[in-house]
Amino acid sequence: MLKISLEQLEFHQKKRQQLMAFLPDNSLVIVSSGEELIRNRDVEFPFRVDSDFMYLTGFEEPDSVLVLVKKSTEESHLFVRAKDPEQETWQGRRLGVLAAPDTLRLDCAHEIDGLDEGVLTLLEGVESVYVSFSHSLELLGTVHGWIQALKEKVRKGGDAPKQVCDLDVYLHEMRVIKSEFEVQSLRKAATISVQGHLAAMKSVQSSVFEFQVQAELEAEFLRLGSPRVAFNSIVASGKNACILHYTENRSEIKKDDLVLVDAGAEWQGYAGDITTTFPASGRFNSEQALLYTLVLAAQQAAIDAIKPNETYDVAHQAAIKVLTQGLLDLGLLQGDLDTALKEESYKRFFMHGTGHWLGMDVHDVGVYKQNQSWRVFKAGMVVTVEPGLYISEEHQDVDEKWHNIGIRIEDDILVTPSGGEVLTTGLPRTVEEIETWMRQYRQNVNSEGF
Ligand SMILES: [Mn+2]
Repeated sequence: MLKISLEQLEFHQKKRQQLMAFLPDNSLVIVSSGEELIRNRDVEFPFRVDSDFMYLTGFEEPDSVLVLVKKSTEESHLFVRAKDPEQETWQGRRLGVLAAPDTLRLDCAHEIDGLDEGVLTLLEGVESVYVSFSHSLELLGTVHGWIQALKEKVRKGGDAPKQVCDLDVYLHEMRVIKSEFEVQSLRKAATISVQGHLAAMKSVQSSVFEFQVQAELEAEFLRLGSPRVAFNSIVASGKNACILHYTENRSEIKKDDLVLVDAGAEWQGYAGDITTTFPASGRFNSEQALLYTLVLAAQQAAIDAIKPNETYDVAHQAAIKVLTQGLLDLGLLQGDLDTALKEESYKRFFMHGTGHWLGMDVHDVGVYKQNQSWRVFKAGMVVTVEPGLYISEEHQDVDEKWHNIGIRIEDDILVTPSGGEVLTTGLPRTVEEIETWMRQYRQNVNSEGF
């Protein structure tokens, strides 16, 4: 049956209490787990519960709805799928109404089939309804329907809520700062992700296709207890690495290719997110090594900039300054540094941001700017730092010796009171470290060791 640790239960309970403390009296919060989606006839996509719902409950069944009510007292209600021996025989166990309150430390549980009736009762005397504006349009429609139904009754002496508010403003801000339980989960997700990446690097010299590297990567995640990937794994060799979100992973790996792996494991709902780039042969050629070293220097400059009261923009500027200077030195950009930075000419080779918030969602919730200015880092935030360079054969004015090189290096960083702590440690990162590490897994080592 459902196993949730005491620590986890306390975490979710505390988060519900914190959220309710932000809200005025006579408020009601609705958060849905989401439902299973059909992939094709009789087959569903693997279900992954909505992160807001997970954050407030720790419960992972589909077709569930959490309702929190703040009137003279605070109450938590969970609507869940009814116990059904036949359905459970076919589709898996359900927690059910009887077990839910104790198991999840909630006040009441009800069958999901009674959602309309149940919520209409709970809405009595409620003035403000809080629901996420960023997803589940269907839920917003349902809320509107409930309010309409109550308004009909107003004529007969009832009352209806007067406003529907965006829950994200409160809940997503809470999610930006991680508590101790969350940091532990992110550490574990990071550790498993590192091991998966090592398995991928280890396998590449004996792999023919990208998907074979993916198999080793994800096998290691599973072996270490991660229930699923945090996002679809990218294993991109050669020119495929210049496609930022390449997930086909079907190509043959050529021996002179660089292989870019962007993947992370999930642990207790929290995501790891790492990118490694390494040579299929175990040896970088000189152009690959030059560009790799440049991206690594840019990443280090950005990581160094991550500390409380700095901003993402400072880290991004640090990265692009290093990248731009390096591209000028290599003759891949022309002119002087100030002009190149002003004209943003690096953007033809580095076209994405330097990172994102990390948490239950890999691109985690939370705003990056407040009142039009970059928000400052605070201890407890977790971010990724992932500069890259991508030179494809489309860059026809560039000497072809640079073509089909895509490099990204990504780590996960916890903002601490004194700076930034890299959570994803344990990977060989410099050119030399990677080549030395990969040498032990070469297939046919000659007398020189290469
Ligand atoms: Mn990322």
